[in-house]
Amino acid sequence: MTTKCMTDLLFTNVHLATMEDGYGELADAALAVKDGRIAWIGARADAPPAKQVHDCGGAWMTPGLVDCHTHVVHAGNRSNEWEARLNGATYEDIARQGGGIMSTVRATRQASVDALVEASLPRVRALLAEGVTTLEIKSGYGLERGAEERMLRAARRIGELLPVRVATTFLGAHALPPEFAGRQDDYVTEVCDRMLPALAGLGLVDAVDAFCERIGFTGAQTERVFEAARKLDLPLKLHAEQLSDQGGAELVARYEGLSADHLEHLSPQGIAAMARAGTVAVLLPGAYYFLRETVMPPIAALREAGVPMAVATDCNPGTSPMTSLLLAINMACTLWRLTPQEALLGATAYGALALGLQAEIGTLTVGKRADLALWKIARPADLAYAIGFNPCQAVVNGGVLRSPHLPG
Ligand code: DI6
Ligand code: FE
Repeated sequence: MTTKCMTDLLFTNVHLATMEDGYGELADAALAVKDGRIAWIGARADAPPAKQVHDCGGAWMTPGLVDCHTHVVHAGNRSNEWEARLNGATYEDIARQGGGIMSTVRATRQASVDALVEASLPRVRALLAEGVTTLEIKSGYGLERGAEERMLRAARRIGELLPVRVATTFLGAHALPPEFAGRQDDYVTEVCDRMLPALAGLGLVDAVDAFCERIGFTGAQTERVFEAARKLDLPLKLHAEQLSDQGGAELVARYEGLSADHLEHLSPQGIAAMARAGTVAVLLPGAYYFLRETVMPPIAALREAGVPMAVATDCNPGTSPMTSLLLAINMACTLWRLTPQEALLGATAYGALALGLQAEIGTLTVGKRADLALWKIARPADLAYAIGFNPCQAVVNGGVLRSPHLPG
């Protein structure tokens, strides 16, 4: 667009990585914002007038980062279990002492919305300090209507308290709560017939997810959850092929789901189905690293098939206690050989696609929401290269410029 109308805010003396076509690099550029949206992109010399001008001092600008898979809202702490394991305790020892996912469920069930928000805010702040402007947050540690509702309310509250767009995902079918022991189908009925319709009715659910795994739910049970979501017109995601091949990717692709996530044990049939359906592969290197997995997701085959790949933290207390999307990007490159460009696309354009938000965010495109990140780097690959270094200078949420270290 070549409007010369007055804009609200002009970023000038900036290098852009629009992420529209690869990096979409535009050196010595400018970007103008009007009414919270990107109004103009082009050469610095051609910039339109603006009420306010921000000289970026030669910084790089990318779309605000998108962390499209997290369990960041939860209570409790499991570092004790992790330490016990490193001191020789077995998984069974820990399970016998009530550890593992159920310890998070117990702590989360006891927590109020306020307590969940308070426990989660430091983790969210850490993510935002690295340029995250959109965050997906799953339920799934309540496993009963009330506690799932409190998790989703806490997620929404975080989006009100901090400058971040929050997308909520209902993950009632995450694990079997103890009161349904031996009655897994009955719990799925509870999820499909009562929990999901009630929570969707409250407007708390943007998408529906499940854990399709030997230690989670079967394909048939997952399909029941998908049918219930379809009735409510809610988009689908799936924890698929994390520990074994359950055909989950094919299933979620058959339902034209937004994404299949994890995918270490993804089959060629799963890849083909995802490619056909346009289902995004959400890669979670933090969980692979923390679990010391050895089977890698089939990156080369996904690339070959043209399946869009997103990268996310999977921030959760059991398998990925990680609050750095930049580290996830680095790990995707070092551990799995994504190119820095693929990894950065995975945390911007394809992260947005995995949430169904590609029309709104994920690239620097005229008309999209002005959710932006400014970086003191020499080139975009620096965002994947550095380990544990944060070059984020500022973020912009809906056109409002902020220091990333003082969100809100
Ligand atoms: N896959 C995982 O890695 C986590 N959930 C899931 O579906 C584990 C969650 C936990 O251990 O707390
Ligand atoms: Fe997960």
